[in-house]
Amino acid sequence: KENLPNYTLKQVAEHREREKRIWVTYKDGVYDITEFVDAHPGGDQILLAAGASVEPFWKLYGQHHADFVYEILESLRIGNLVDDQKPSSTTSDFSDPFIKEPIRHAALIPASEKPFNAELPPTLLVANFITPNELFYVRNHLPVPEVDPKKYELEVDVEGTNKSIKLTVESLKKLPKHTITATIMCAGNRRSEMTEVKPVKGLSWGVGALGNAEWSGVLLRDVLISMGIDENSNFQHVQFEGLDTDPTKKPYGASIPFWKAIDRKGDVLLAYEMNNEVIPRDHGFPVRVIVPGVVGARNVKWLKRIIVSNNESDSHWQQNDYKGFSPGIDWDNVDFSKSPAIQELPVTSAICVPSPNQTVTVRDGHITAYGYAWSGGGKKIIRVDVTIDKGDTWHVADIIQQDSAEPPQHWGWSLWTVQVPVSKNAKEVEIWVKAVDSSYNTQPESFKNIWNLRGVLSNAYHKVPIKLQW
Ligand code: MTE
Ligand code: MO
Repeated sequence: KENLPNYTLKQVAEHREREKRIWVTYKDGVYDITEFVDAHPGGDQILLAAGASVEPFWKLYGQHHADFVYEILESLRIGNLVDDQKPSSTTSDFSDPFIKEPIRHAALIPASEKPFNAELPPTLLVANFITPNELFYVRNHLPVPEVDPKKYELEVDVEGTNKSIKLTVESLKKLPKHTITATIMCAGNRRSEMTEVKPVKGLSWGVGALGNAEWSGVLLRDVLISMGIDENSNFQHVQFEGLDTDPTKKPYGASIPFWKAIDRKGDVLLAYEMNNEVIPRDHGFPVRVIVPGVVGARNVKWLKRIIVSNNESDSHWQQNDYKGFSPGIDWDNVDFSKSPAIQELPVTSAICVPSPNQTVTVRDGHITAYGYAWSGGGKKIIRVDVTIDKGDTWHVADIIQQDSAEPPQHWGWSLWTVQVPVSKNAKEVEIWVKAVDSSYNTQPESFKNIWNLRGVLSNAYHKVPIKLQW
């Protein structure tokens, strides 16, 4: 080990195909697994880690934590991993605001590079109830800010009063710690399906613009109460500003209703940990607000300032984006002031396995499908219905969810599995899914009637055509 060469993550990332050799990292080791790929018991799934770390996969698939696995890996070691998170001066272009971006895991599928936006392949999405940090979808509107945690201060202001405090990471950690399991989902999740009806403006997300994590931090309610604010205070909104700024120095911003922030059951968190680790840079290091049950856009990362106010945030993302409209409204007649900003998201679900147009082997006359379902506002998924004959017969899926969490505080997603009988000699079928939440809300059947110009709230039945092999 001592005599092996050093490599940076950037160098490792260049080795993603057999022709260039396939390298992976684990802790401080670099490994050439090219010859091992064919022998891997999990098949070529291992290629999803090519050019990157195997660690998040080992969180998904626990059987890797065994001595013989470590031994096989160590026998393939070719070098040591060195930290290359600092940009090297020889190759840097300092006019590029994205030069200090974190290095991302190779399994994330980018929807755009600058700013960085990426989702997870659906198969990996449902491999575990908790999404590993390295594989959590990323939605950035601006460059990722570089924050020195020692100098970091979060300002909390109450408009119209002289109440104002500054919180450091250390002072936050001294307040009571609260942990919740919550799914964060982008308003544009599943937009690519709505686009098929008629083009919309926005990143072309598949079904993967969401993730489920355990978040820890301090309840915003506790901080507000310590400042003398409570349920009876007469405020309408709480605004958040990020440390990320646009070229005119305006920060990313959003707001939520005051009641959600102060509510005993609101669970709005100033989070400093994600899955028991320090929040990664892409997800808001060192502090982000988690507003469970509410659209991703209000879960402001790299939190700089909180303002208790009578007004909504005036940011572009609160006023002129992330709103729903009638299918009859288009860019020539839209008036953004006419729709409220999206807060709670509607119920949705998706099929993650099998993938569209995959050839599936029929076993004992059945096929198996896997996916997720989730609803906003702390509603619990109470049922997931699946059909493969366009609704003539429906099958109820088995659900895995956080049983102890009851509405209106059921913040996490539900993973589901179903085995569906296939009629003899069928060559292809289309799998459909819809979920039902604890208010008996369910999904619309078609995208046509919920089409909107920004492609948000895209929650119609998910339909996946597959081929059958007997
Ligand atoms: N916060 C800041 N400061 N800047 C951003 O660009 N994007 C928002 C939200 N918070 C954003 C932000 C959007 S639209 C979403 S969907 C979520 O963060 C994504 O969170 P994630 O990247 O941790 O998955
Ligand atoms: Mo988003």
